[in-house]
Amino acid sequence: GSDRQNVDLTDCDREAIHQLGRVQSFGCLIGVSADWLISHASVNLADFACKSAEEAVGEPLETLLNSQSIHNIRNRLQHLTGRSGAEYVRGVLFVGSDELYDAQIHVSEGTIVLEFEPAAQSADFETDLTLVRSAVARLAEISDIARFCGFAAKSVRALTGLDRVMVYRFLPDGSGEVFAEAKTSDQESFLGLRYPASDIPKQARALYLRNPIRIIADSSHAGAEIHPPRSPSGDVLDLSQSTLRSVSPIHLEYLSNMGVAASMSISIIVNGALWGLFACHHRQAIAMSQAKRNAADLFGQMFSFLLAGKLSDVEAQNDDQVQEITSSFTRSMQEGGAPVTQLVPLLQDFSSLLGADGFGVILDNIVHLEGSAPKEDEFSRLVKFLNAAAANTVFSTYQLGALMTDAQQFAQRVSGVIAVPISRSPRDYVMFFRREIVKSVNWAGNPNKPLSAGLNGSRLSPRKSFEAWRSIVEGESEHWSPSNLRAAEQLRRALLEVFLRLTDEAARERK
Ligand code: BLA
Repeated sequence: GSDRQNVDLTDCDREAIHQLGRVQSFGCLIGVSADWLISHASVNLADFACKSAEEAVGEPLETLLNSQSIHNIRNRLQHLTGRSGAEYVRGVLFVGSDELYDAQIHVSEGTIVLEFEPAAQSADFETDLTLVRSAVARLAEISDIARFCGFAAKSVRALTGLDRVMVYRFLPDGSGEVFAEAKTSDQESFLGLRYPASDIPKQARALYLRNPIRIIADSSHAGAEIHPPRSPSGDVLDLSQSTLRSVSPIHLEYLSNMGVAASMSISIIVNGALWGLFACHHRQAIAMSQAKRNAADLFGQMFSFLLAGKLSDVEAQNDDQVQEITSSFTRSMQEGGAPVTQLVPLLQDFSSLLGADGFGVILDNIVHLEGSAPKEDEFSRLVKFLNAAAANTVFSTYQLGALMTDAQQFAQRVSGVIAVPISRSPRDYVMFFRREIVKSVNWAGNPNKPLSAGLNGSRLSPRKSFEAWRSIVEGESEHWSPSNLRAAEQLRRALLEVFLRLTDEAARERK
């Protein structure tokens, strides 16, 4: 229709994915007004109840739902007053049918939204809970973050039975990385690959922060329309909190192109921000039951708490290491010797702490370069370039080539630099370098693997997406993290102190 948005691949962030006006067909949805009249119904209602959507809309709720079910729903609704979120009612009956459904209830801008899906088998509960419990206990004992995430991916696979489970981690520039993976052996691995921010657009991430579980039951199905598409006042029902919310045609195409029929994602939330997702795939269509989703949700929350703890442990360890490195340098300087010779082992340690690929130092006209660093003449051009920056701050960039044009001709294409000024005049520096990121991430899979291509050609696939990411980040290094920059600032202060003292002592000796 004329109000369908035409979203193309360049403005993914603008698609109103919460107002697509459809639901996924594994369940049905009705909207109810505050006086319990049915205001909306998905057109697949007749697959569940003995009424069509057109017949149901405008009627009181008791013409559709059994009175005990309405009573239970009203009760749960009390728990929702004044807060966002959803409540669950198990074993709901439609009038004239003895099929049991599970209902989920939330309120969307004054409309009570009821979503129904086939009832879960209660036998699953106990096994799921046992599995979550033992997985969490084992996770708590793993300190290495990569192994921790790997085991979590395995656990989610065991819990859900899905073909592939990835821990997809967001990076500071919004791109994402497959950080851990558990999969069937016959599938290509995506481990270590990177994708542009647009693959999971902003508004989708905002929804994943609100609703920690997202399931897509069948990527070949656009879903059932909601009747009427607009309320008498012209509003389209806001499905932000809906479980059945249908899926953007673009994302459905993405999933089909990679042979994925169903997906589930579980949000990983650290300190109130979306750190990543368990992104799960299945090659057959499957509607994960509400009970299973709850178990996955619980696991996701426990995992997130444990992860937050581990991440802050790592930060604390880094801070300790910075302290240790700088104070051992201070000690070695007190024992005397040539400053550059004393600095080199310190910089080696520091460089690996920062995840740098190389480093350089210029001190009293002596230059030392190691690892992926510019050549000596390039380094002096860089020093000159940096002399135009403020003297008493750490300088950093992840795209040197964009700031300093002749850096593009450097023999080693360093794109990331942290420069720490260590004296006032003449300006001496220590610097840490990172190479261009596209040099270090490669697609190891079969390059000739055929792709099926939908409406948008082959762009919507992990491979093309990976290539898109590579072209976006050309000339860039991995971003320096806030903790990297904090460490560099600590180093600056420590070195400044040492060198100021040396200058003082030298001045005193001259007297
Ligand atoms: C959602 N995109 C998603 C989700 C993932 C990805 C994991 C969450 C929903 C889900 O679990 O399926 C991306 N999936 C990936 C990536 C890999 C993967 C990177 O398996 C790599 C192996 N997607 C695009 C482009 C657009 C887009 C170009 O690639 C926009 C024009 C849109 N992705 C898009 C939208 C959603 C999405 C709209 C939200 C789906 C929803 O929850 O409604």
